[in-house]
Amino acid sequence: SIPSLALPVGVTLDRYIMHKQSSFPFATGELSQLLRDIALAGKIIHREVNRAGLIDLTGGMGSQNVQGESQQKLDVIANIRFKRALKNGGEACAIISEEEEDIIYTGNQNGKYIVAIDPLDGSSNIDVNVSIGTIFSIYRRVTPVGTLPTMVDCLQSGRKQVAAGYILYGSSTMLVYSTGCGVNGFTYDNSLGEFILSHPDITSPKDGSIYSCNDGNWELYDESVKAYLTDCRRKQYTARYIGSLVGDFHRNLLKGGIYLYPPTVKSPQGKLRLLYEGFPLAFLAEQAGCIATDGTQPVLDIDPHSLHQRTPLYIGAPVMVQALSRMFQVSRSKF
Ligand code: P6P
Repeated sequence: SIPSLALPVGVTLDRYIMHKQSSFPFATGELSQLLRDIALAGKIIHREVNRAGLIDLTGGMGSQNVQGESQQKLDVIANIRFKRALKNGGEACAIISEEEEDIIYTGNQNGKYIVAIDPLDGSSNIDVNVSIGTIFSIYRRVTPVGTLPTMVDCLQSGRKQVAAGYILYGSSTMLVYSTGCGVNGFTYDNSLGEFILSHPDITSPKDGSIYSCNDGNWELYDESVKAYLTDCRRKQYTARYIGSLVGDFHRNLLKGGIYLYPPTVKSPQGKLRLLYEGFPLAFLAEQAGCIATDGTQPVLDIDPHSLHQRTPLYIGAPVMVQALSRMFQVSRSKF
């Protein structure tokens, strides 16, 4: 069998999951199956994203999602595909989706897991062929198996996540996830229809010189954010902002950098959603040696009170996030 410590680059996701499961003597395979179900939906969305322009899947539906954002055709398709994969897989008893207001009950009341998901984040970029992504977070239910899941199952602490990850539909399609024992990246091989281990044990640089934020919001930022960004410019750091969170996060994870989405007048609580953007990416960040804060506390320590609540997000290399946090402390000490 494969050596217990390191799995070679090139191993399939399936084989990796089975190997990891064998390291947990009491594992019963449900989380493994859930990860497979998510990967399956990711393969289907990969196909839809890559042919969007060919079969007119681009553009808007003329409808809005719960966020009041115009739904793109692929948003709706991705939401349907992930719901179907999770319902058919049987392991998830409830789903929280960016695309739907309320808890989605899968009917699998014996399912042990809750999945919070942004089926297709950054979808306004689809029509211009810019990378987009799926972000997911997995919790174990806290109510008894066999009963209808409740809001208590869905509003758990970010530190109760049992797994989290994203699928990046970019120049290649990658699945990057963690079950709490480090972060691993799998690249999709279209010819095999398999995700292949390509980035084992991702450890992000402690410092970096890439900063990602929407400079167009400059006038809306508070003084401490402006002071930090001015310092980045003085140091001649590189500004990289795709406008697609998964793409920006992935680049910074591998190369070292910081992503900022501060509160603005338009979005006083920040734009990004806690349950299916902040929490999963903060989980991954900490697993890879990074930091994620809302400006006052670690994102994972934020108390969730509603399914679609928003949060400011500052996430990336510890040296960079700590430098920003010091700016916040200086600003607060003046009052
Ligand atoms: P803005 C996409 O809508 C998204 O949720 C993230 O993927 C992205 O980082 C951010 O919003 C972009 O927001 O306001 O800069 O266009």
